[in-house]
Amino acid sequence: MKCLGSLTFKFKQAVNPLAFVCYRFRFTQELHAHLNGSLSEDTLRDLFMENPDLKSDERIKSLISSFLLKSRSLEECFKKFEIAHAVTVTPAAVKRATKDVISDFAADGVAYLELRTTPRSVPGIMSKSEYVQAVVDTIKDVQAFNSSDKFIIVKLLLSINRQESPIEAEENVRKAIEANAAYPDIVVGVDLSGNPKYGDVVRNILPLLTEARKSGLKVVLHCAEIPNENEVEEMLKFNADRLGHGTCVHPSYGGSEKLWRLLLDSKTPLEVCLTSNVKCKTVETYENHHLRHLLQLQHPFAISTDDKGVFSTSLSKEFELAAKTFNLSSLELCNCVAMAINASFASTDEKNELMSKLSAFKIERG
Ligand code: 6MZ
Repeated sequence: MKCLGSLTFKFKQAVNPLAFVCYRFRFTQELHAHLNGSLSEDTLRDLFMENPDLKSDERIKSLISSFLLKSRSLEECFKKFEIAHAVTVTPAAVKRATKDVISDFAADGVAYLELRTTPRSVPGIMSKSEYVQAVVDTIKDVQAFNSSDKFIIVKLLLSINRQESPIEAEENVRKAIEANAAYPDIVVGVDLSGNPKYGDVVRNILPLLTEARKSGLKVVLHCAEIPNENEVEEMLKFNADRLGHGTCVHPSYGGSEKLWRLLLDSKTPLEVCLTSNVKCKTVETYENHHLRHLLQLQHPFAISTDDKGVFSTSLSKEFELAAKTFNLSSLELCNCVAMAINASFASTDEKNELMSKLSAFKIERG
């Protein structure tokens, strides 16, 4: 028997069918999903076909053919985002992309979704404000149609891309603060993401992150996707509200005892993206994923997809993978859902509602 906070984890022999968690009861929680990385092939194809300029663009055509190749490295995964960015260059395309991604998650049984995206401007076509507005408007539209049997809560985090300049970082944080003031129920946080090979940026943006936090936004950092002792230590000491990945923190994965201790003591929940980590080769195998240490040491985590389009996955597949790899029972999967609810940026009322749906399900299942 294991205990994660107040949640009991009883390891059983058989892995129960997973569909109940993900489809029938509609209460999984997706906490780490990049909008443009989550576009399905159908959405990418439709948006590509709708934009006549793209069909003659050789660079995009060659990117699309490389998209069909199997991912071989983190670097190659990052190339794939260029395709999604090339087809989401107007507010209308951003709206369509957002709507499709929310529908995909809803169809997969996600009851609570936190999307994150990097505000993007396209000269002469779309400003960063218009980009953010397009995403927020779509979230508002979708939620207006919520009913008791068709229900999804969607929140938004605005990302800083570590590859971009400090000026862009500042612009994005300002947009997040403004959007949070206008839509406090939707825009709830900021995220630091982008290709981790682009060095030590955290030190420079700490004042911005502190400002975001003071204005009421939650702060999430992509942390330790590759080894970087100094930056990871700075991130852990910042005490973010959640950390993405947290791969190279444990000493066996290129981290250190010191970093691992800092993480465990902080109790900061990790967003765990199994398929993404293995496909990007930042983790060798599912069995050897650092989730096994989190389970063993009862450290909070949320099973997530990262980029379901890029990695051809879904949240239900990630739950299935976790269950099969670590032999988790249905009760343990429910406890994963409860941990994600606790780690989410939902309001207290929303968390209570999600928790009561979870309890109702547990009672029904005995
Ligand atoms: C770090 C990632 C990422 O913002 O245009 N992104 N950053 N690590 C990852 N793991 C593989 N996956 C996605 O979505 C795409 C952007 O999200 C970030 C990258 O900055 C990427 O350009 P948006 O919606």
